[in-house]
Order: sequence, then C-alpha cells, then structure tokens
Amino acid sequence: MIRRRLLAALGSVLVLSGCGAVGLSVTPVTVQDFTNELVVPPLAESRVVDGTRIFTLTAKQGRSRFLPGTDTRTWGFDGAHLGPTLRAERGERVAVEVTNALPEPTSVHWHGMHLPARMDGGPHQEIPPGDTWRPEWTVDQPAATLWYHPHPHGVSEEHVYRGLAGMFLIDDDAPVQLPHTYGVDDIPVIVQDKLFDTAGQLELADDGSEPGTLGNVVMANGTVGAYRDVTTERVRLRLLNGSTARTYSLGFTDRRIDLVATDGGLLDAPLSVERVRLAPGERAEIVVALTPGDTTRLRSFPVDLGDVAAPFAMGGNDAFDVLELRAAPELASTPPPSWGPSAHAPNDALDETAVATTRTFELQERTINGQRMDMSRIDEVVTIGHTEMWEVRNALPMPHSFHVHDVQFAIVSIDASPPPPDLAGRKDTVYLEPNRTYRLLMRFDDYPDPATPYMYHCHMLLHEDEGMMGQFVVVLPGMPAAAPAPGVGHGGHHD
Ligand SMILES: [Cu+2]
Repeated sequence: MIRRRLLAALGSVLVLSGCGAVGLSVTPVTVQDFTNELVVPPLAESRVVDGTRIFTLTAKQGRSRFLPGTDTRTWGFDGAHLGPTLRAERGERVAVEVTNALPEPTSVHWHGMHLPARMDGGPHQEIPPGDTWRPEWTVDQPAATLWYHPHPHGVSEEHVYRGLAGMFLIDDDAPVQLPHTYGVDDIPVIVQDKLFDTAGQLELADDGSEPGTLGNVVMANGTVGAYRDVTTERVRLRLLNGSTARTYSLGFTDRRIDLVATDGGLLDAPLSVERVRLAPGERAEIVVALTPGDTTRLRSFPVDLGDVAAPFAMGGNDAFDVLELRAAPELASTPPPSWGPSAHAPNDALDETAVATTRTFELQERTINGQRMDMSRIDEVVTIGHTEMWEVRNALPMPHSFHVHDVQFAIVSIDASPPPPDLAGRKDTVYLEPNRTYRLLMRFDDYPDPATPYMYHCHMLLHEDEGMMGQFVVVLPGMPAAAPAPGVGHGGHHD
C-alpha cells in the first residue's frame, strides 16, 4: 500500500510532465487577496490554586468560516478551530483540565515540554469522550515556543488536521531585548495548509501523495489571506508549522529576518537569515523590521527538501504568501534583538564527551529500525542521568521529520559536518534530509517510570499514524522496563 503510494506520487510526476507542466506545483495554490485580519489566539485564562496554575481546555466540534459564504466543519479547543495560547513561567507548577467533548477518543500532547511520561499526552493517555484528564507538572526549561496537539494512536493526522492545535509559551526571567507584548509586537503564527472539497469541507486525501495531504490553501492561525497591522519598528513572529505533511521555507522577498529562537528556545545570538525551513512540528521565532508605511508578505518559497525523489510531488516547488504585514505611518521604536549568554540554555549542559549510550535509528518507509509502532513494545530503555547520542538516518528518498518527546536535543553533526547555524540551538524536532546521518545529543535527567513510555516518531502525521514511531522509557539504574499494559500510564487523574 505504501509502495503503491510512492509509485502513484512518481506517476503523477510523469503525468504532469507529459502535459508539459514540468516544475509546477503538485497542489496548485489558490491566489488570495489579503483582506482578512489575522486572528490572534487569545491567551488562555487560568486560576492559581495552592500554588498550581490551572488551565482548562475542551476539545469540541464546531464550524469555521474559512471560505466566503461557506461553513466548514472543524474541531477546536474551547472554540471552533485551534485553541487558546497557554503561557506559564519557568518554575511554575501547572495543571491542565482537558475535557474531551468530541465523539471519539483523543489525547493532548505538550510538544517540546520536559515532563513526566504520564503527563505527556501521548497515545497511552487517551481521553475517552466525555472524560476529563488532568495532567500536572512543574515547568522546568528555558523560555520557548512550544505547542499542544492530539496524539491518539493511529489518528493524530486527522485530529490535528481538523483543527486541534495551540501554542504553549514558556517564559523565564532571563534579561532579553525582544518584542514581548503578546498580540501587539509578539505574535503567534500557526501555519497550516488545507485541502477543501467542492462543498468547502476539509478533505484529508492522501491518495497518491507520499507525504500525506498537501493543501491548496494556506492559513495563518486559521485565517486565509491574513493581514496584520504593525505599529512597531520590529515585530516578533512565533512561527509554528502546524501542518500534517507540508514543509515550508518561510521568509520575505524584500528583506532578511533575524532568527532568534528555534524549538527549545533562544539561539546563542540573533542570526540574520533569508529564510527558515520548517518541517511539520518545528518552530522558529523571527524578528522582522519594518519602516513606516511598509507593506510586505511572509511567504513560503520553494523548499530544498534534500535528496528526495520527485521533490515537487512532495510540495517542494510550491510557493505562496502566508501573511501580509502592514506597517502604520508612524511606528513605535523597537531596539534590535539582543541578549547575553545567560539567556539561552547553557551550551555545556550537553557534553559530547559524557555520552554513555549511542543508539542508531534508521527510518525506512513507515518503520524505524525495521519496526512499526506497537503500543505494547518498549523499543528503548534509557537510564536516568545519562547523556545519549541518537544517530538518526533517513534511509529512503522521502521527507521525514524526527521528533523526540521529553527532551530538547542538540544537533552535533549532520554527516561529518557541524550543523548550520540555524540548526545549532536546542531542538525537539528536525527535518531529515534523505541519506544523511543526524547525530542528536540529549540528556535524561529525571522522571523515571519503567511502565510509561515516551514517544519518538516522524512528525509527518500520516507517517506517524502508519507506524513510524517507537517508545522509550526512562528508568533508574538497574531498573527493568515493564511492558505497558492497557490503561497503564493514564497520568493525572480522570473524572
Ligand atoms: Cu515521515
């Protein structure tokens, strides 16, 4: 079935080539007017009880107006589509009361968060319809742009695609000079592509498309053809690739951008770049400078996917605008981004000479090390306190995006070379160019639990659902792993 899919993708290349459409997009992207004001997800309200900051989220069905005159059935947290932005300080105790008002089980994973496996929201922490799940943990990592999304076994693609996703921002008290007023000069931008059927409903059609569904409409925070009025000389955009399959190359035609943070937080220093490549699950914080009266558009350019077969069938040739920025005639002054070395994760916290265990992961069509996901099989047992090197290789000419739960890793090398500067910060997800070896350095400091696994997987969600995922447990020295039994690992408590 998977081979047929790849062949179908290659077949479509030949068909289009035969039509003289060489080099075109596999999914022609609709040209849009940018006349809809960008929706900024509201900050989630919370209450503090006995020192714990408590959020509530309800996953439910709704209807959204993406296309003129058409109501599209969607899913969202609290509203019809996407969810509010959760925000907490490093060191805070947080809890989230997640209610599932959907007609089927789901789960909510805190992507990029360091926390106990029972609170992680993976496939073992499924929430039945009508149930409420209440994970809690202490935020213990540097300031970063994280996110949350469903992770139910076998159907994550559909649940995210229907609209279940939101941001989770971590703050800390490190002195930084960055735009930081939420919704004013510090704006989340969740980039997603959607495919609509003739009735204006979301279509999840991966027939013949190897990476999964590639949409012909792109939206920012659920807004199609979005514009944003800017009132400051610089604006910070927290970019999240919340798509299920598409990899973007985001930037502007008329200016460079400062890349300031990646998945796990700040880089060593601002990095001037033309574009940033984001695979599904990856984030980047960028600072964009504007002049009074300026109008410019955040654009996704044709993306270098590395040595993939038929890159255009993977969306590699597609290009489209995402968000128009309109600067006011007068702008409040904003200093350039800067921070001292104490603001980002200490570079010596991950020490290659301390590596106790090296593991290798080879990604084939839908397998990792020759195996598909099995909920009852623990693939890797990690000893607490150990620094590990994970050597990850994408062995076939297809795109993949590798995500590890619980930790933020450092990319030590790609083949024999150090990573490019835009990949030198802390990461939890990395695009894997085919036939290259990514060496990922990580450390497992706490939360032993021999019976509840964390996941590592491809974040192209069709691939994940079809089995491209494995499980690891973190144990005390000498502690054996226990096979997870059904129902085990339901962290927090259920009402
Ligand atoms: Cu994949």
